Amino acid sequence: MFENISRRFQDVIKTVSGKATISDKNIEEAVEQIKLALLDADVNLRVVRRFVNQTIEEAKGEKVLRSVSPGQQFIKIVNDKLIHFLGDEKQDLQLKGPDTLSVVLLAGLQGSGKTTSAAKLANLLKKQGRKPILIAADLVRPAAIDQLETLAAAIGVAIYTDRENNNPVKVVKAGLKEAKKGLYDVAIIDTAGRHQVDDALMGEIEAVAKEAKPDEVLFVADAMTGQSAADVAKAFKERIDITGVILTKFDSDTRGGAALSIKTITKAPIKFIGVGEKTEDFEPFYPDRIASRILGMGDVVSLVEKAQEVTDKEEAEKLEKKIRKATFTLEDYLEQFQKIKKMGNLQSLVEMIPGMQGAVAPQDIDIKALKKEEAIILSMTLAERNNPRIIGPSRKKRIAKGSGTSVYEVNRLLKNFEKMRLMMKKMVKNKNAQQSMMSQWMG
Ligand SMILES: Nc1nc2c(ncn2[C@@H]2O[C@H](COP(=O)(O)OP(=O)(O)OP(=O)(O)O)[C@@H](O)[C@H]2O)c(=O)[nH]1
Ligand SMILES: [Mg+2]
Repeated sequence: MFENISRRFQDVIKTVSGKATISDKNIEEAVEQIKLALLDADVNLRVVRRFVNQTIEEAKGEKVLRSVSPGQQFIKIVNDKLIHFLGDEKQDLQLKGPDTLSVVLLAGLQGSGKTTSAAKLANLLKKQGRKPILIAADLVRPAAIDQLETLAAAIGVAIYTDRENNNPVKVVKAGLKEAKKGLYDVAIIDTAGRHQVDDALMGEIEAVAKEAKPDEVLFVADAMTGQSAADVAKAFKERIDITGVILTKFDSDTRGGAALSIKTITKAPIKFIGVGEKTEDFEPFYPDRIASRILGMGDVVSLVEKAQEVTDKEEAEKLEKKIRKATFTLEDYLEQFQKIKKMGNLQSLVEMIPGMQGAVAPQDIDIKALKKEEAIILSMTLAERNNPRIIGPSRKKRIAKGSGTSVYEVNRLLKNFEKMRLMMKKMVKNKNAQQSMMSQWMG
């Protein structure tokens, strides 16, 4: 898949990556080539423009890393842009807990792959331990119910049908009642498709959605229709709030226009891709993996990531110097909070401080307590953060009030911080004291 765009991107990247230096003119030439490749891939013009402008802006503004070439750095920027336009992070289905019935509604044009995807999704959820039931609400095409029934039998998933009824809203209502009674935890509704987004189709989908109150409305789009898949998705979204996209026939898409346009045009993330005709040919959509398939530059990307880590290390060394000289202030302390929040745990922070590698951070850090400390520091002026000694009793009262804490807590923070600062200074000098410091700092 994506053969064309991949080849074109790799050609551009090859010319850039060999260069020892890279001028603004080089960047512009490379970006021009990327623009042509994107247009050729049938990416929406607005998306192409944004891609190009953001890439130029970032390439010119990037701080230069010493250990990699500018060309390599450029590749990383293009890689990150691709990931961004494909939707950043993988997006999971937002379903309720397994003891409640969640509802997934599939909608899309005729032949886009709704019925196949309904079965594929049911199959995937079943493998994940869910108890899905399919509801056949395409009452327009006579063979639609048979098709879904055959698929349901093949994957061993329950199905609700009512061949006597020609009102999809009533069928869905009865199907959901049945689903609750049978203690199923996800109902997947297959609906009728139309040639185009017309009032009849939208009216039906709206009425079904009103009845079903779905947790997820997935728009099923045929990747082979390129950027028009994004346009149709957008037209849908204007009438009904779609929560995600299933991009089908991904296996046959050599261009990539739909995948690269949909998120920007609709704001709805691609959640799954169909990669073949069989029920197993169905995968969550990982933007980073697709980007690396397009660029084929995984090695360079991780090389640049390492170089960026080194820059972080240099910052850590600056921090160490401050600690050693005991000029580490509450302002620096605050900055560390933000890092802890960003990294999600303290261990990675500890690892970053030179001389601290191998030290073990206490596992049960009290995030609530950290947040309180953060609020207290945020209520101080910059001058106070840099020199807490100037904080008199009336300011302490104000700070406590401003942070929703008490003077006692403010005092405790200041005392602990002073103790910590002295210990950190000693610690950097005496590695053996590390462990005890860490536990007191966090204790
Ligand atoms: N190669 C490939 N074929 C697919 C994929 N998904 C669906 N198809 C094929 O596309 C055709 C249409 O699929 P359906 O699931 O019937 O589409 P639909 O949206 O339900 O169609 P209508 O009910 O007529 O609106 C079938 O031949 C499927 O086998 C896919 O991911 N890859
Ligand atoms: Mg169908």
